[in-house]
Amino acid sequence: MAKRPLVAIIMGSDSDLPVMSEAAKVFDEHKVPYEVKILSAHRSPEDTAKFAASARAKGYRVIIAGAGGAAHLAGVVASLTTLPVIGVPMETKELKGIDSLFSIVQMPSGIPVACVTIGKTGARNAAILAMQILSLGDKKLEKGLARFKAALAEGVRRKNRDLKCGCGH
Ligand code: RP5
Repeated sequence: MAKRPLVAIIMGSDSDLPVMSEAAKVFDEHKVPYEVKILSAHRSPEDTAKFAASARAKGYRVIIAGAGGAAHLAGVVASLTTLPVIGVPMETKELKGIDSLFSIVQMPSGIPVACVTIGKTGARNAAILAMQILSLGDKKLEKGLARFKAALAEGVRRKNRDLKCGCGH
């Protein structure tokens, strides 16, 4: 039987999918069950509110919300749930994603949204942060994250060993 999704990856439009699928890839690598939905704070506000209000009871433990421009999705969802919400700002043509970043990060007191980097790096980091939250109650995931961090460090050591600095060493 398929496992219940622990994370909801939501986004304002299908145009966000190429970025948000980076989060899905991380969950696939670590075998974390997730679900993907398109919900818009502005274009389908009632559906968004219904999703947010029922998300905890449905069994989700973390919500990742990607949006661009006047990116209110993460904030609106955070206002309607007690689950942790991580916002991913999309890069935009006009303002390069600064609009999305400020819209997500500048939340009023009492309604936090954890905001990550603009674009694909942000989507990946959102997934890693979500897994770190989930790992508080999941030893297997905790070990997987420790291995992931060890691999990052090993990658840097390898680059350092392979470094040809041209300085005679
Ligand atoms: C936001 O508007 C979406 O999150 C997307 O980043 C942006 C543009 O949406 P489309 O016009 O491409 O549907 O709501």
